[in-house]
Amino acid sequence: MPERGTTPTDEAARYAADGFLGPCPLGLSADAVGEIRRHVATTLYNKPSSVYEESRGPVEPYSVAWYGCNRDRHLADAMLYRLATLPTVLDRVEALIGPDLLLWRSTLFVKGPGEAGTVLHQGHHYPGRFFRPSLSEPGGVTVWVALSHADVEHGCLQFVPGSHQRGYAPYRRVDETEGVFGRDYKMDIRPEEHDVVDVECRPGEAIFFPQSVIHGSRPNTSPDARWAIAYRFIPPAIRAYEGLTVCGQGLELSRWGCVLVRGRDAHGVNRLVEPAFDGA
Ligand SMILES: O=C(O)CCC(=O)C(=O)O
Repeated sequence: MPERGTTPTDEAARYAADGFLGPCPLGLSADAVGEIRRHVATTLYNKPSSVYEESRGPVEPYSVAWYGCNRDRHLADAMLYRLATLPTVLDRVEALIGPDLLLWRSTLFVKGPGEAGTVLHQGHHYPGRFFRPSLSEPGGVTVWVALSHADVEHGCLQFVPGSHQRGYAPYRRVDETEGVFGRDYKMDIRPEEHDVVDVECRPGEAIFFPQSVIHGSRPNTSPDARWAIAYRFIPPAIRAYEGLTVCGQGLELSRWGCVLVRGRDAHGVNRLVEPAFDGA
């Protein structure tokens, strides 16, 4: 379902020019979004997961346990899997990267009241603790879904429109408290403030973007938490975690896999799994 007054072709052209598309309503009622948010808050966020053993450790932000609790819960949770595979999500992803789609990652991104924003960055290539990027090449789409208000006060996402067309900026090592998502890397350029745009979302709206666009988020200056989940899709020719048994953030990958959510996989270069819903 394209935005009102637009066609899928308009949307694809805007995505190609700007490097993001949104906010896009996903057709969810306020009650439905509220139910997902409550479910995430009470049973998933920062809680041990059946997907990663490491989720059972002490949960400091960006620790291995934090990633273990908040990564790839769609593999075991029916509600989060249903959200990822809504036609309003997959139709757009298909219009952007083609008919064959693998869901290879999801992350719960929650910012508590007063929490700092996410530093501007480009995804995919930051090497992580094992100095290997997670994907063999760019070409995927992230679908970031707001589960609560994500406006300027509540830490909305920010983008540098068109920055994906200039390729990857150089990056450098920094202390991990300054780096992106607790990693010790940061982009080595600082975009001008006037080049950065805020993209505000209401609960249940989504933003679609390639990992190559420069993006980040504002600090949450509100008294409420900002709840969101990012789903990452790739076409089957791109390899996820090639040759790795442990991901760049230290998670052991034996229960991880890509889910074929639409079309077919004619490449066979990724490990495919079916979600196994156990609520954990
Ligand atoms: O939710 C955020 O604040 C940052 C999200 C992000 O950087 C991403 O999804 O790639």
